[in-house]
Amino acid sequence: MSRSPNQDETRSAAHGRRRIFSGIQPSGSLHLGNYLGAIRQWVRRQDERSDEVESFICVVDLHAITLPQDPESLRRQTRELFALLIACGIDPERTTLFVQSHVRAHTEATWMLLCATPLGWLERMTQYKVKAQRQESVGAGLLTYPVLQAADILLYDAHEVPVGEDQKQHVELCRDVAQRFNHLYGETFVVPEPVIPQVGARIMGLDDPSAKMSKSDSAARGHAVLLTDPDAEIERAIKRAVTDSGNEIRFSDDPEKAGVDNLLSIYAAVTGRSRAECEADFADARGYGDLKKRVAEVVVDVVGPIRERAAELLRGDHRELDRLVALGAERAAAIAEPKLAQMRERLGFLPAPR
Ligand code: ATP
Ligand code: LTN
Repeated sequence: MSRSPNQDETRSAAHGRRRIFSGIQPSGSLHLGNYLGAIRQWVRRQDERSDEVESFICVVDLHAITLPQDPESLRRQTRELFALLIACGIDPERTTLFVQSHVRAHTEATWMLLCATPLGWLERMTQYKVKAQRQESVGAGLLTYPVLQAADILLYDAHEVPVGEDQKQHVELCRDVAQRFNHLYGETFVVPEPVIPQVGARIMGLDDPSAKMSKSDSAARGHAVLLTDPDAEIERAIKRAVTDSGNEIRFSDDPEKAGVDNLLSIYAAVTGRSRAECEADFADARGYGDLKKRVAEVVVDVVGPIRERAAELLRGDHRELDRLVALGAERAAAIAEPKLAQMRERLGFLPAPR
């Protein structure tokens, strides 16, 4: 009978390097939460020694269509997201950066994994419950979404999945699906670990600090700082951020002070300073106006260069961008296809005629 592969075996499946996989939806404009909670970690991992880690970053357009998308906007957003990821520091020569629907193995593997996934596991997912509640009619894809995510990860034998806090449950489901498949059909997949950042894992909305900053809500004015926002817009959104009627600038679990806590968390994540150092920085501040001004300054400093680099890539006929999209698809397929063939073999399918 099968058993879980040990660390040495899983490393050798990835040619001795630790594989990192993560994904992001082209469902709207990228915001500061995406950058601080996820993308920045991906860039840091990529910049480690290339003989130790190998990174895959996927623009998950198949996930985006679990909610209605306008086709033209989806196309534009997919290109824009690809450019923004590069502008944030993802290097497509070192990281396999690709568009999910370009690698057909993802959809095929999803079906195979779905058949090994108990329905109850999916019905328990918090994100499904929240998103389903907001819709009048719910497509079946919204429920099966985490299995597509599991296919993404498992096709690449990924060891680590760096994500924001909200995705932890999906990565845990992926682990369960991998273990179940390994148990039913023999050892096939590496069982991955979620990796959640210490700081910045959950940036809240500026207009409502009780709800996470989200792409789907980012059209609402004052909700998010977008990575494409001009400096003046960033300053305005932060200036208008919801706070409380007090004047104490400190980290706090008190729901009343969630707005100030969120601004301090953004400051801490952007500057890399400890919580104590951040509080000390504002010891002499005269109220929340000073806090907001300083937070806006540090945010403008990181977002400005990203916005400009992305605009450059998107200028003209984006021939360079298209070349990089094709490069990513080719490299990703070279890893995913053999894994899919292994799944087919494990399941007992006849080899496909050539
Ligand atoms: P949507 O609203 O369409 O679900 P989203 O803003 O939640 O979009 P995703 O594409 O789901 O963004 O997430 C991309 C990555 O960004 C994930 O790793 C996710 O955990 C992280 N992330 C998303 N929102 C935040 C946030 N507010 N704070 C920290 N990390 C976040
Ligand atoms: N569901 C994730 C995006 C996502 C992902 C993945 C993240 C799709 N596939 C694989 C990590 C690994 C989200 O909405 N953030």
